[in-house]
Amino acid sequence: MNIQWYPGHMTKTRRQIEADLKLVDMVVEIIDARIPISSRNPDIDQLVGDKPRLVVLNRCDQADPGTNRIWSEYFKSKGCTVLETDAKTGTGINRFSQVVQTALKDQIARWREKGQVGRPVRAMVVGVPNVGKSTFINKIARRKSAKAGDRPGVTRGKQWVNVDSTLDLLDTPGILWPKFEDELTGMHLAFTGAVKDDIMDVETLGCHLMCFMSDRYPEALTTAYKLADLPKREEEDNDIAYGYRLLQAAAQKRGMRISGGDVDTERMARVLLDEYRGGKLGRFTLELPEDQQGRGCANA
Ligand SMILES: Nc1nc2c(ncn2[C@@H]2O[C@H](COP(=O)(O)OP(=O)(O)OP(=O)(O)O)[C@@H](O)[C@H]2O)c(=O)[nH]1
Ligand SMILES: [Mg+2]
Repeated sequence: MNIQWYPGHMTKTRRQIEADLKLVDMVVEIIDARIPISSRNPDIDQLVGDKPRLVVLNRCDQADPGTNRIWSEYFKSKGCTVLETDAKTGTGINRFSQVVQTALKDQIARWREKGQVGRPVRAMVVGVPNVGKSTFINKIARRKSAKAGDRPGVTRGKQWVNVDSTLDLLDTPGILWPKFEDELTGMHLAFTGAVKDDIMDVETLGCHLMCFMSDRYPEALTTAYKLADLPKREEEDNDIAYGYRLLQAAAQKRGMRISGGDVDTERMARVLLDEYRGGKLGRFTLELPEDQQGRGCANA
């Protein structure tokens, strides 16, 4: 699979982030609770260095609730400060201010000693495209200051948002990294909508998502596509071949046909991806902490 996913403007953004880091007291790294491994940019560690960092597990409403807890505990065990949020409705957002004040309490005490009373905390919000950075900032600021939208690449330049006298947030465009270490990372970022669909064959994506769902959440498939049983996986089936069988079965049930009578697996793949992203199939997490083994992108 050849994924061209590093547009030129991201090089510029990366440089901008590097320069702006000097202006901020902490970094808020927003990750997608459905893919906490793939949505962590391995470059961020190097960029952020020793700056205090808060990991926000956003889109918790779309992820498996039990797994959200497992990931929170995991990040805490690594010494990270973690916040679980649903930026769309605002769940978890009201804890942000307190979490920031606690994470920076030594720094704030030092400012006070130096007479810098009332200096606002400046935090930079970073993450992969479409993870919910701008929506998160708007919820915290309680107004729509930053432009947000249901596709990757909405935020084009940096933007400061003044929340109140204690806090300023810096919105940044989503960034990816020039090279991904494994195919799964690219696929998972495409399933969740962090990279645009047109960079990958949609039917291949659909086959992989079907196959994954049949393995970890089979009842969701039998329910959504009214399948009494999932088709049997033959010994010679690789993931794509079996996923294709599942796409065919679902398309058959939904009555999706192309002229000539064959089932329309491409349309089914699009529908599956839309339904997954829209949460219509349920709440699923694609990655667990133990899945990090052998993944080059693990950097918790
Ligand atoms: N269900 C759900 N949707 C969310 C959540 N956070 C953001 N969204 C939606 O996801 C879409 C993307 O949100 P943005 O805030 O534009 O994402 P972004 O990270 O700023 O994206 P870029 O600027 O393109 O990098 C919007 O349609 C939001 O309403 C969440 O926690 N749950
Ligand atoms: Mg944005």
